[in-house]
This record gives sequence, structure tokens and C-alpha cells, in this order.
Amino acid sequence: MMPDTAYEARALRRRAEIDAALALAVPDTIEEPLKGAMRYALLAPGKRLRPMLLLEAHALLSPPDDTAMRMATALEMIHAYSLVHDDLPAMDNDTLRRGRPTCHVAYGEAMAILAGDALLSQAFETMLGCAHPRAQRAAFAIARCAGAQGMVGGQGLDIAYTGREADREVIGRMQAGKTAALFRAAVSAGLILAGADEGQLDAGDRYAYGLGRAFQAIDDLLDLSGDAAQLGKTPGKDEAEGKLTWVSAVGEAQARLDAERWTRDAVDALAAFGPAADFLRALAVRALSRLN
Ligand code: GRG
Repeated sequence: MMPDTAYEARALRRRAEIDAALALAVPDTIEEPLKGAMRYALLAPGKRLRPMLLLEAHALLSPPDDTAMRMATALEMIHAYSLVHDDLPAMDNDTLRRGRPTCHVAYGEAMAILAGDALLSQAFETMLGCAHPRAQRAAFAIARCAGAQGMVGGQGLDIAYTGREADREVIGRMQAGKTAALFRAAVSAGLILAGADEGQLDAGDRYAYGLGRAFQAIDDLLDLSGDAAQLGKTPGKDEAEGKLTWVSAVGEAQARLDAERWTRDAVDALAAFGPAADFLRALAVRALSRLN
């Protein structure tokens, strides 16, 4: 296992590289206040987990390149759009995100909707502007995971089942869509760009699925026990709004055991990559004890 100090140093370096690229990702030529709303959402202090996963998956097989960083920024734009729309009054109706007022609180509802739309379009413009021979395949994987068969599909189930009963299978599909899909997008795109074979893509996908399911189960637990200052968002909303969560399905103790099992699955999936995958293994294990 990678020592904590080595993990922290590498994660900090990655976050700095990603933040530098994100700072340039929204073109100066966009008119205000839309440009400000897009930058507000995109540059707010997040963990940058999805771009980090893309770059680290790519690094398993290839030296760094500009296309991987462009795809990573595009993926964070899609994530940022999803958070802006998720926080809207018609969705989760939240006022706090990443420790700041949500985009619609700062810029108004109409401008926040447009900022989300524009970030999504900007992400596709960025991906389609990549000349790398495998960029189209990577972009396809991201598009598939972000849309109605992935993240938006999961959110559709979340909305449809709010205040209703559902079994574990439905909640599992919802969480696989809402959360694991973008993790799978990240790892697939990074590996595709790096020229991975089918076996490596399958291993990466099992890692990303396990990580995503564990990450969302921990999110559900943090919603129960975390505080707003630590989380950077409002806790206690799932129960208050009748949301189906993994905790509501199996209880707190089992949800933690499931998160640990999904994490073991994720770590085991990377066996074939050897020590090169130590950072990704450590990331999955540390996500179990995260506080935000
Ligand atoms: C299309 C109208 C419309 C809305 C889309 C798809 C969608 C709304 C929302 C996605 C659902 C969602 C927000 C799922 C939760 C995923 C999740 C755990 C987000 C938080 O990720 P972190 O913890 O956040 O990585 P940071 O802030 O660190 O980036």
C-alpha cells in the first residue's frame, strides 16, 4: 500500500495540474454573467476526483499528454454541470455546495440552468476538438456514461422514486447511474486514450464500479452523520426529502460493510496492473474514511 505522505503529495500535484487546466477551460470570450456562473460552478473547490481518476488510469499505461488533460477537464465540466442542475429548486433544492452558495443562489435560477447547459456543451466541444486517434472512442465512453444510460438515467430514477418504496435492485441501479457512471467514464476514457486492451478496460471498469458504489454508500452515511462545515453541503436532506439511499435500503451497519466489500472488489480488480496501480488502490481505500 502506498504511504499516506506519498499519496497526499501525488494527489496535491494532480489537483494543482487539474485546477490550472480548469482555470483556462471556460473561454474569456463568453459574455457575462454566463461566463461568471460557469466559472463559479467549475472552479469552486472540489476534490477533482473524476479528472484525477482519468489521469491516473491513463498513467497506468502511458506517459502524460495534452489530450488526457483535455478529456479530464471536459469530464469535470460534466460533473460541475450535474451538480449545478442537481442543486436547482426543481431537483434537490440546495443552497450550499462545495462550501459556497449554490450556483442558482449566487446567479439566479435561469442563469444557473444556462451555466449547466453551457458547461455540458463546452465539455463536448473540448472533447471533439481533440485530434488524438483514440479521442473519439474516449469521448463516446464519456457521453454514454453521462447520459440517459448513465448519470442522467440514475438521476431520473432518483427523482421518479423520491417518496416511494423501492427494492435494493432499483436503488443499486440508481446509484450505479448517478455516481458510478462518471467514475467508469473517467477510468474508461483514460485507459482508452492510453491504448488499453479489452482485458485492461474490463479490469478498469470493475475498479470504477466498485469505487463508485462504495463512494455513494459513504455519501449516504455522511448525509446522516456529517456536518455542513465539513461536508460543504447540507446534511440530513436524504431522509427529510424521502430519498432512497443505500442506507435506507440496508441500514447503516450493512451499508458500511457493503462499501468495504465494493472497495475490496475495486482494489482486487487492479491486480494485473501491479504496483503501477498503487495510487488508485490507495484512493479507493481512503475514500472509505473520507469526511467530505
Ligand atoms: C439533466 C436537468 C438535469 C440534471 C442532471 C445528472 C444530474 C442532474 C445530477 C447527477 C446526480 C448527482 C449529483 C449525483 C451525486 C454524485 C456525487 C456523489 C456527487 C458529489 O461528488 P464529489 O463528492 O463532489 O466528488 P466534489 O464537490 O468534490 O467534486
